[in-house]
Amino acid sequence: DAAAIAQFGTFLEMTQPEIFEAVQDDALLSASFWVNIALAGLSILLFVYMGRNVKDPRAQLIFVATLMVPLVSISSYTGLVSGLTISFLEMPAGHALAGEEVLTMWGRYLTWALSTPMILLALGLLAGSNATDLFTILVADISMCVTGLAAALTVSSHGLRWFWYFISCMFFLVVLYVLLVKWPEDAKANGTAEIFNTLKILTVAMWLGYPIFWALGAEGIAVLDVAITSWAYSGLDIVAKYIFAFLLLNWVAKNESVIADMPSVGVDRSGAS
Ligand code: RET
Repeated sequence: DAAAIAQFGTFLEMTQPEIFEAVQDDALLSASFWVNIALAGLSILLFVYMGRNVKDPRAQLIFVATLMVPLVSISSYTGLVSGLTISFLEMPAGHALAGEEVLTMWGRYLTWALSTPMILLALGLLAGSNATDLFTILVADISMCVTGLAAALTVSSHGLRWFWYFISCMFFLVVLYVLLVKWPEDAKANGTAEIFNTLKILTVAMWLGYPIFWALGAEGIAVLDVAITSWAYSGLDIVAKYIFAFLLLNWVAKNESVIADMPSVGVDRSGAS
């Protein structure tokens, strides 16, 4: 009924066309989206071409998982640029921008829950992970993204925003543990140590930037404005996704036989008593 619609309208504060207009008016902000839409599109075409002759099923799976990264990315940035996945949220007391309506790009955190597991799946297959470590890292990673989303969307309490952030960081530690401690051993045993270590360093270095920019940006202590924070994420994305994916797929296409000789993903009981 009309009353309910009116109430819903006030709840949403700004309509999608108004948010779209606000984004278009900020040239720096909208460029941070369009650049990634263009790069994701080019990456999709390039990766399909690079994978055209790959025959081994495990190498194909690495290709499909990696191809999902720019596919999710183009969808994510289309959501942002259209205003669909952006909201203006009033920050709670205690926040640096308390009482102000802050542009929140919550679509980013949501779509990370879809793109980052694909990056990790590809890395785990490259290292020769067992099923336990693979499941652990994927669950921790998705939990990290969803609790990061919760941190950004919580407007009832400043303390609880940071509590969500802390929970997300704990999940991130699990991701880092598997990446830095478990998988390097597997990669060494399976003959993929060199490329794995390059990609591991690139991934860890880029991924550390995300929580740092979250904390410095409008969502956190607000020393960086929204457009700068958006460019920081967009820049990290370019290296963590497209450059990462190119290096990985280029290696896999040239070394398919190494991948074909790796053990299949399973539960390793050799260390059990
Ligand atoms: C948040 C905030 C809460 C604390 C932590 C975070 C980590 C985010 C990361 C994101 C990586 C994203 C990538 C996207 C590419 O598609 C959610 C910012 C720890 C590590 C690589």
